[in-house]
Amino acid sequence: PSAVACVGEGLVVLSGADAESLDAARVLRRSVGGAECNVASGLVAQGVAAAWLSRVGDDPFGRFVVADLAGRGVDVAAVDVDLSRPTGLYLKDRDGSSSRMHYYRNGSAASAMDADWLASDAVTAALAAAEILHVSGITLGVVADPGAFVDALDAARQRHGLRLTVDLNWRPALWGQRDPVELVRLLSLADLAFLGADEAQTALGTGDVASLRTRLGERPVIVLKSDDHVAVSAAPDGRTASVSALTVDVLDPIGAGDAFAAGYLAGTLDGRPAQQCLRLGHLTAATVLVTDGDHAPAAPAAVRQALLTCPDEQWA
Ligand code: KDG
Repeated sequence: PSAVACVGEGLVVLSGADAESLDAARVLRRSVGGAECNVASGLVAQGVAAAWLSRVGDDPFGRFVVADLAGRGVDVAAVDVDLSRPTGLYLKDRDGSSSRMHYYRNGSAASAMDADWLASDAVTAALAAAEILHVSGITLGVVADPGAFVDALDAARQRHGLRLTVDLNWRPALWGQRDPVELVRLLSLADLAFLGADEAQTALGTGDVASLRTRLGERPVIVLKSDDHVAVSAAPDGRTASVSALTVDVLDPIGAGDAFAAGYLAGTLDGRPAQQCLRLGHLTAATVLVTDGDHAPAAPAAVRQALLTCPDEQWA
């Protein structure tokens, strides 16, 4: 059984074969992205059993995404195949140490995830076995009826006694001018909410812990990653912990937020204190920041152990 069930769209990523820009590239390389896929991969890399719950098209890209995740050890038993809608993809345009994403996902198989799909036998079995239900704002930006999907996620969480964890993952290209009311609701229903200060400011109009607490209410532990690379964990009872990011040479930032969530979740499943969960979040994020892909293998166990237990002054 998988401890974490991640619900969201998997995407084929096409990028310049030599990490060059798309204008310059003659040959494209394919890999796998999708925020919830990245979280599931990051968890499995750390030895935590994780399932990816989704829908793909009956096409070579869908088969590629499923086989790639299964090959990394992610449980894909609850991935449904849609006979008429395609698998989504995105183009990654590299520019130095930053990247732009171009989506080709309208009407994708995953966009048809709905309450009925969430109640299907395979999804129900995966949720029944899990401890945590993880989802990001991207999923709500993709599905046809985000309000009904939030209701269905909340009902599933209650039925199976799950902890709900939500990453804001604000993607303006998916929301356009829409007010993300459903996303605010989902975050307020969460037991644990991950947000970047910048994206929270854009999406919710506030990027600090105190006003997020007012906005999201008393339920979630708020994990806020600030512009100066410090992550703060703020529990509803007022307890806080704060840890700065590791200093690394960034090759490609895409996927680092998902890796952070995977690290933090691995820590909470281990029953670790917030400060160690934050360290695991930063460490896991660092492994993705220094690679070209949207996910990466875990740091060696010895490095992980040393960084988890070192005194504060030796961290970072
Ligand atoms: O967080 C990384 C994701 O943004 C990337 O893998 C693609 O899921 C994706 C998205 O919708 O942006």
